[in-house]
Amino acid sequence: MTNNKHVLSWIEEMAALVNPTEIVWIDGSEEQAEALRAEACSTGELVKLNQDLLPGCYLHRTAVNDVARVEGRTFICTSKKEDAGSINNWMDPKECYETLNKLYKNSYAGKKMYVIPYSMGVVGSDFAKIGIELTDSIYVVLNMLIMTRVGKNVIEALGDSADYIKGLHAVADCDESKRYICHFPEDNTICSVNSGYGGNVLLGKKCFALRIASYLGRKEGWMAEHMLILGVEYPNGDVKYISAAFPSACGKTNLAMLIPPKAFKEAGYKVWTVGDDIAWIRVGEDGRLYAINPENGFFGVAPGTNDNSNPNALLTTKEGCIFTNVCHDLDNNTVWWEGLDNNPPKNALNWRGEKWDYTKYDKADKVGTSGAHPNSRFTAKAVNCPCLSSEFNSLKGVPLSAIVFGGRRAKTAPLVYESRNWQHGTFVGSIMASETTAAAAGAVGVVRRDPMAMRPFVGYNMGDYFRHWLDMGKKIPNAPKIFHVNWFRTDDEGHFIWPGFGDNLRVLLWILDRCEGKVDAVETPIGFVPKAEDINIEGLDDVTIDTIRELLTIDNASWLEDVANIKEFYAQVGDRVPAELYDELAVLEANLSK
Ligand code: GTP
Ligand code: SPV
Ligand code: MN
Repeated sequence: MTNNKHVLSWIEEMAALVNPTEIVWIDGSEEQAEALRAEACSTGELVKLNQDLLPGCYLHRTAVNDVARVEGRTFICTSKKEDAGSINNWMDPKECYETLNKLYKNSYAGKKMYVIPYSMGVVGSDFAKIGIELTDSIYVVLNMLIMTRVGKNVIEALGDSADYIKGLHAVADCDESKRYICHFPEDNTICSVNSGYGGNVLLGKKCFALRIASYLGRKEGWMAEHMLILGVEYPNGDVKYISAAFPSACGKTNLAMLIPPKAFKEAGYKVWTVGDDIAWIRVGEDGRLYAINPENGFFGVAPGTNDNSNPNALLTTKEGCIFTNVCHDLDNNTVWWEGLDNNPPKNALNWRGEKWDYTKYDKADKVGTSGAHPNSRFTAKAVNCPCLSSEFNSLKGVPLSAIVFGGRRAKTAPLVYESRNWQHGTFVGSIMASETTAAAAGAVGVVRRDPMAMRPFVGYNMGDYFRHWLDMGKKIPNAPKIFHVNWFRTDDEGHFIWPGFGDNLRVLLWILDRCEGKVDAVETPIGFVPKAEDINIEGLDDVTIDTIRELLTIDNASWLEDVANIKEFYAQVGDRVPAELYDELAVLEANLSK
């Protein structure tokens, strides 16, 4: 498919290592994709679902030990350890390549090598970057066809250039003790072995579009962030854009596809989705920040997605979708997950592929008893999304009015607050914390610091990443304002106080009003919070102005506990934490102690 000698010699070298039976170039055609689906069905790698109800849809189950990203086995391999920093796992590149090469050796024996040329961003646009992934998995090929822009035009856009990200993936034995997700930012290379799960193997996503891209962004003066991008359309037709960073499984897809509450919808408000997970952001000629979504599909959390919470996401999955680790309803050959509806299938297989008894479901042991894995996913085409923004394929991106950070905090963080300026906003991002979720292997529900929702995704030293944020601020004459939200505050019984989902628009509208200087705010030790009466609660049954007051309270004592924890975290990040952030921390502590 190409005469590019850099590409050809690299593929030759990798093929000599992994030893496939054949090398197959993925050209992006429907015929080839269909043949691969048929092949995957014949081996059981995919299950073809009911084509009347779910045309073009398939089910896949990963290995039981391979259902989420593995942060403990994810490495940033820079020549100097300090450049990866203390928050990342680090390995010496030479040592790492040696370890990997042993695992890769002959790992494709008896299998084909698929060569996937893909573009993150619209092919040939200024924002776009090219990758080539080599994989032994048809599941990976079919997911990449949905999640990225794949095909001949990518290879044409690359031409003779060596400027692409190399990715080598092998499911190999799927041995979790030998699983490695390694990044070599100095070599533009990603190596993934012994996994077949999404974020570990769809190398365009977290590995390239966040870890490698964040490294490139720092070098080249732009930003790669774990952010959704949405447009709020006002009744008069104006559209204002917001990007928002929430940790994995903390509500990005849901917010990006939000349906306004009834009264707002009737008044003419709409929300348009530009992206649900990743934003690449640059300074535009007018001094504003412009964002694109480098992806071409959604790899969304299935559980909890339903007709009320996110009908747009559900509609997006109705055609050409791959479901991973959901429950298989054998009666009508469809899929199900917890929170889809109240009718769990009686004759079904769980995410492990075992006969499933829904009456045994125990909330306290979701992984053990649920039909769908808590981190089960759908891979859906962006074009299927009913609320896809007309700017989805925009070459220059959308101008950001606001940047929003948010975490999953049962206490402490209020519903919304606004930072005082870019530097303070960077501080607010740097002190984000959230309860861990099933999106990564390990304990769930533990509060950890997750700066800018990027803790698992910064491809270099976290202190340098904070510095990059501060430096960017100086290059943006018309910078967006920076906010923090928390949809997850709970009452004494552990119930969410704020209804969330569509009603989050009420908070977005306050944020945008602030950006336009249309509404006042109250200054607090942590930043500006709304006057309770400025959050529109029209049409909400269970929320009164007192509920809003409660959601906006700032408890100095628990914030001071947070300050202590932030100090520990900054110390852990190490000596590259910018002095400006320590200044902000001192101001916060002083404000809280007054
Ligand atoms: P990744 O794809 O892992 O990056 O996740 P994400 O940030 O896109 O999260 P997603 O929107 O898929 O939501 C994850 C979980 O949070 C789902 O179970 C949702 O039902 C739940 N959730 C999302 N928004 C809200 C909200 O506003 N309130 C509450 N209570 N739950 C929410
Ligand atoms: C996340 O974990 O933030 C995801 C899913 O979006 S994964 O692709 O596995 O990273
Ligand atoms: Mn994500």
